[in-house]
Amino acid sequence: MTDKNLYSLFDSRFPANLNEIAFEGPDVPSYTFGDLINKSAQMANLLVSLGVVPGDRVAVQTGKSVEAIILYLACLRAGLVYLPLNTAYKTAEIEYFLGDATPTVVVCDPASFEEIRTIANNCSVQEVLTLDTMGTGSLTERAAELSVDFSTVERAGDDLAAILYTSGTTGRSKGAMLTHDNLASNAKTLNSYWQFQTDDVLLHALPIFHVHGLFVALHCAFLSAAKVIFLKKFDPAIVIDNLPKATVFMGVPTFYVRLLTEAGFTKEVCRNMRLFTAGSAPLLAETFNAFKERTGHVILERYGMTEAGMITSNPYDGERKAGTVGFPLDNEVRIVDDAGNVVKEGDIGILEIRGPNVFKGYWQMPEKTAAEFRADGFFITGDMTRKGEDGYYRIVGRSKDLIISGGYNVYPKEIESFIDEMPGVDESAVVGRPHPDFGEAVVAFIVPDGSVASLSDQDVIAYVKEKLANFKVPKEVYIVDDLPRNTMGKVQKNQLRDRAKTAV
Ligand code: MLC
Ligand code: AMP
Repeated sequence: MTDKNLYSLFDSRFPANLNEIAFEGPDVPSYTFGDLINKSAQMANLLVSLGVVPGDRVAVQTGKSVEAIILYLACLRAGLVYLPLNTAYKTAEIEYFLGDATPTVVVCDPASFEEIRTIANNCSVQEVLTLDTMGTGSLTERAAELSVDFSTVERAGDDLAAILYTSGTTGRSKGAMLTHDNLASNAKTLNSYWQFQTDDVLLHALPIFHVHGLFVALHCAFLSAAKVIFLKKFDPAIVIDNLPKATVFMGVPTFYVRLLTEAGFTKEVCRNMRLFTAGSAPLLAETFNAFKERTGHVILERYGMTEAGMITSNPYDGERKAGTVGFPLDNEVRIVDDAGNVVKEGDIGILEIRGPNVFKGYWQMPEKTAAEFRADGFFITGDMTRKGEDGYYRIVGRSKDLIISGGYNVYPKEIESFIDEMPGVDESAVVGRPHPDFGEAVVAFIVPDGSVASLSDQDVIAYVKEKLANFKVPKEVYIVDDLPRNTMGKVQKNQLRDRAKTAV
C-alpha cells in the first residue's frame, strides 16, 4: 500500500532543520518542528498503549493549546479518527456526539472531567484524559514518560482522518467523514493557490474545532513549514499587537468587523502582511470596502463547508471582488434547479460539487448520505449560487434553513425542538436576522400554551442558555399569539424574518 497518511505528507514538508520554530505566541511557549514530531510520537504511543486501534475515534473537547494540535497529529500518526468538538457544547450535546460517534478515548478540559466521565460510563468510551489550555493534564503528563519513536501507521487515501459534526436540517447533527485524501487534496490546493512560502508567518486566532481554524489555516502552514503565531482566542487588541510579525491572517467576517472598530488597526500594523482571507459566512461589501480603505489590503473571500473543505476562492493574483467567492478550486461545480437540472448560465440555483475534497458520507447515516448525493456523485451543498458574466461565483442564499452567526452554523429546527419541550410553550419558530457583529443573529418567536403564567422572553433565553451552546441562544425572543402560516399550514418564516428585522 502506498502510504496516504496525511501526517506523512506534513512530515515530508517539515524543514531539514527541525530546530526551526513551528509555533510561538504571546501566551504559549515556542515549539520547534522537532517538538511536533517527538511530542506527537509520545502521544501516539500513549493512545496505542490504551488499546486504541486504527479507525477508532478520539473525541476532543478542549480549548486552544499547541498540545491540542499535537494531539491531532498524534491521532493521524496512529491511524485514529480525530473528532473535535466545539468548546461551547453543553452536556446534552456532548452526550449525543459521544453516543453517536462511539469514540474509544475522550480528551477534555480538566474542569469538565467529572461530567464527561459520567457520560463516558454510559457509552463506548474506555478512557477519559484531560488537557487544559496551558497544555497540561493527564494526556501530556502520561505522554511525557513515553518514547519519542513512533512509526506512523500507513493509511489508504480512503481511510478516515477526521469526523466533524455539522448540524442538520432535522435538528440532529451529522458527522461528516473526512478521509486522508480529502484533507490532503484541499491542503495542497490551498497551499499553492494562496502561494504559501516557507517564510510566511500565519497569525492564528480561529478556534481549532472547525474546518477553518484546524484544516484551512494549519494545513496551509504545515505544507510550507511556515511558522504559526498561535493566539489562544480572537481578541482584536492581541491580533493588532501581533500583526506586524505576520504575513497571513484568516478570519470569519466578524473578526474583520471587530478589527475595524479598533483605532489601532492601521495600514502600519499590516505592513508585513501579504494575505487576509475571509470565509465561513458572507463578508459584507461594506466590510470589504472599509478594510481596503483602512489598510490598503483587499480581503480574499473564499467559500467552503465542513463536508468539502474549500470549494471556491477569489484569485490570489487576479481581481478579488466584493460579494463574490471567486472561482471553483480543485472540484467540479454545477448550479442546478430543484429537480437537479443545470440552470441557464447566470441564473440562480443550488450549487453541487464533485471532487477529491468532497467527504465520504455522514457517519452511520447511509440514508442521509444518499439523500445529499446525486447518482453521479455530485454533493448537494444547499447553497443558492449564481455565476456572474465575469465568471465569479456568488453565494446568494441558502436552500437549507440555516443561520450563520459569527461563523457558527445554527439550524433553527434544533432550537425549535428544544424550546417546544419547555413548560408553557405551545410552539416556536426560530429565524435569523441581520446582526452588525455576528452577521446573523438567532431570534425566536414563541406561542405560549397558557399553562405557565407570564412566560417571558428572559425565561426562554435562560432555558436555552442552560442546555445549548452559547451561540445558539436567541438574542431576542418574541412572545406571540400565533405563528403566520400559509394555506398548507407551513410557518411563513419570511414574515417572521421581516418582523425580526424591523423590531430592532
Ligand atoms: C459568542 N457568542 C455568540 C457567538 N460567539 N453569539 C452568537 N454567535 C456567535 N458566533 C455569544 C457569547 O456567548 C456571549 O453571550 C456573547 O455572544 C458575546 O461573546 P463574545 O465574548 O463577544 O464572543 P467571543 O468569545 O468574542 O466570540 C465571538 C467570535 C467566535 C466571533 C470570536 O464566535 C468565533 O471564534 N467564531 C468563529 C467561528 C468559526 O471558526 N467558524 C468556522 C466554521 S468552519 P453572553 O450571553 O454570554 O454574553 C466553516 C467552513 C468554512 O464554516 O467555510 O470555513
Ligand atoms: P459549515 O457547515 O460550518 O462548514 O458551514 C458551511 C456553510 O457556510 C456553507 O454551506 C455556506 O452556507 C456558508 N459559507 C461558507 N463560506 C461562505 C462565504 N464565503 N459566503 C457565504 N457563505 C459561506
